[in-house]
Amino acid sequence: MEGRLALLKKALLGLAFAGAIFSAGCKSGENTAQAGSGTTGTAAQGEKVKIGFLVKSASEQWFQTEWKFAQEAADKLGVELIKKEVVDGEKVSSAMDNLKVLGAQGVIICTPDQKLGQLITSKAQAGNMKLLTVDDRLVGADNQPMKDVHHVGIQAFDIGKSVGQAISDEAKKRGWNMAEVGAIVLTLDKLETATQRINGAMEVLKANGMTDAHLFRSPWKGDVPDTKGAIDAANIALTQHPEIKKWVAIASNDDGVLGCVRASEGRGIKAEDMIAVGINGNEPAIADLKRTPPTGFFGTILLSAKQHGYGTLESMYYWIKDGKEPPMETWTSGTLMTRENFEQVLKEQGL
Ligand code: FCA
Repeated sequence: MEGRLALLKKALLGLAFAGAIFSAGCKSGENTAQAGSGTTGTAAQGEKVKIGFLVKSASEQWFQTEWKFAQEAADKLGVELIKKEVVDGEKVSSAMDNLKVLGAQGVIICTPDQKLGQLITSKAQAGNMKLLTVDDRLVGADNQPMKDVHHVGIQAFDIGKSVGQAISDEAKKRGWNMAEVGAIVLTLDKLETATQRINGAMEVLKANGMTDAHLFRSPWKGDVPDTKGAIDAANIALTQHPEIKKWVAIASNDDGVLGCVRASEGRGIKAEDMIAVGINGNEPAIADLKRTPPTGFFGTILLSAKQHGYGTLESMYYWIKDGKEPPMETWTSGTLMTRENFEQVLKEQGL
């Protein structure tokens, strides 16, 4: 009993101490500093490190894989990992309030909406938590990327170019005349990384002879764009262009591209008349690469979910524990996987 009382006393003292630091910080004007800087989110000696990992869609395989790797890192480091799906601003707000109550010292987030930048940075600051964004970058009130928030993302434009190159190489192999080929282009204007990926792919397709008029842009709708929404968007492009006999498909990720493939199948377009290349490289892309006979899903750029999950968790841990600040920006690359090489690539990457 006495032991418990002593513990309680210690905890209360700790709280008072933390409060003193916080108010002192405010007085000296530190309340305007970016979340994650200074003494925010440090762990006291012997205190368990708690980290929140919030993602925009738990049903998307990419985020399940990212979480799986984050959990591996957390288990190795003895971190308490708090995972939560946040589909909109309200969910982000309550999840971050909750992390504060739980005493998390850091939060890693893939935001459901880039425009939540101000909300997320101010919640992180109010909760005394370090902040690291992953995959999708925050934008500020000026609509520009918030460069003072630490971020891990993909080299979106270059990865898009790899998509365009893989498609162009395969079209050449099949002896297609690129001037006659049509592209389903799923656009997602609200997401900067998506636009960069698509722009990279379109640039290479055009450099290889595709005409601008044959890039059929179709907006990928839905709060969380999924394969079902992609099928709807792809069907619009396919219905409007019955004159096109050879197709390629691009989108910001596998879910989008798989929607294009399913839509083309629904309209009787044969696998040999479709070259679709996605981005992410986890299930369900792998499932499609395994299918016989082959589908129009030709390949995908495998991203490093390990760097985005395990790596971010590890960085956040050492930042909290040792004050070792991660780089402001980290941009990861990808590797093309087709049905020919996917088993080998996955093996090489330890997946
Ligand atoms: C975005 C996409 C995901 C994944 C990630 C790296 O968040 O929506 O599918 O590609 O970037």
